[in-house]
Amino acid sequence: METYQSMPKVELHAHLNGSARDSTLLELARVLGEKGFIVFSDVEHVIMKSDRSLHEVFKLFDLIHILTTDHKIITRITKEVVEDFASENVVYLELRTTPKKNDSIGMTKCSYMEAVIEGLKAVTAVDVAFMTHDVDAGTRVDSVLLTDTCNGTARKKIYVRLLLSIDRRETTEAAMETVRLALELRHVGVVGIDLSGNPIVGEWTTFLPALKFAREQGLCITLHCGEVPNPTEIGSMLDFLPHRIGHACCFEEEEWKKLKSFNIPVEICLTSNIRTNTISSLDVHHFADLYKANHPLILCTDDVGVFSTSLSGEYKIAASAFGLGKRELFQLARNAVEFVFADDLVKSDLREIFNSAAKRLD
Ligand code: 6MZ
Repeated sequence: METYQSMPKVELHAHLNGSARDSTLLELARVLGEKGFIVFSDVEHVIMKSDRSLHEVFKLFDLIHILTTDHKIITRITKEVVEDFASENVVYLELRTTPKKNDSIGMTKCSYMEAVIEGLKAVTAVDVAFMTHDVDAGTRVDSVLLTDTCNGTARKKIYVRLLLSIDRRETTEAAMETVRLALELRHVGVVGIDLSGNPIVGEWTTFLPALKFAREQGLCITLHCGEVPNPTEIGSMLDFLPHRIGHACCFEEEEWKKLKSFNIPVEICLTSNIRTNTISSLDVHHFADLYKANHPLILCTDDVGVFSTSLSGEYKIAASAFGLGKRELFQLARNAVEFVFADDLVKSDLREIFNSAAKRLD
């Protein structure tokens, strides 16, 4: 595990609320339990359960949202999630979240995102580079370990970029509102739009106008695609030519052909796919075929909290399930740099980080 922990890594598919620490969720549940809003023991059992169907996972998200939908809590979770990824040497994190509206506590999609951005600013354990103009201004790092000139200690740095998620339960207008918000927040690191949520809910045509508009305006798009069998939707999603897709679990022959011919990078979340029973076992996981075909792939976590995993853990699983060595996994992590939604300055910085780490590989 240490090998994969110390290796620089790129995380491109992580949902904010799904990445919250269990310990934080339990603490929040205890407080709500004490106030009489929930029955703590019922909730504790749901949070700590390890195997869940895809359907149960979405029920869990509804519970997590009851615990976390508050500005201060969103700020805290964002801070913790970034610190957790940085602590396992993730050097670039694309964090996605669904902006939420909750009139009863005065939360708008915009104030929700402000709380997320506050969380990025609140991180003290590492240097967080998320303001796009920092990069434009030419703030450069040559290594992920920066020397803190004040006390001579090395400080870690992590690039963070944000994707705003459209939940499949949302209307076209709500999806448009999210895209407009993303456009307003580009200067604070919002680089794209994700379509996610329960895959059996909603229609592709509902989200298409917002996704088209986002792309016309220069935002990058990633779609949860093929978490359940739905050939019509999968075909339409691939024809849309998103910049990346997530999962690609329930594809048929025709869809694999299309994916490969369009060369669309796939965010692979091994533990999530197995835990939700979307893929029956790693022996039949599509990672192996796509890897052999040299298809662009990125190992990701999906929801480190919900699935009790880590990015290093996902690398370790890939190593043992698919017989890959340290160098092959390093190369996989390095290739991910080419699929980030950040600009070329960030990419070239990340390439340098991997170049210098490559020299330390034995
Ligand atoms: C589809 C998922 C997901 O946005 O509140 N989400 N959508 N498939 C998955 N794989 C199992 N995992 C997470 O984070 C939680 C939300 O992300 C989406 C769901 O909409 C979930 O409610 P945020 O930060």
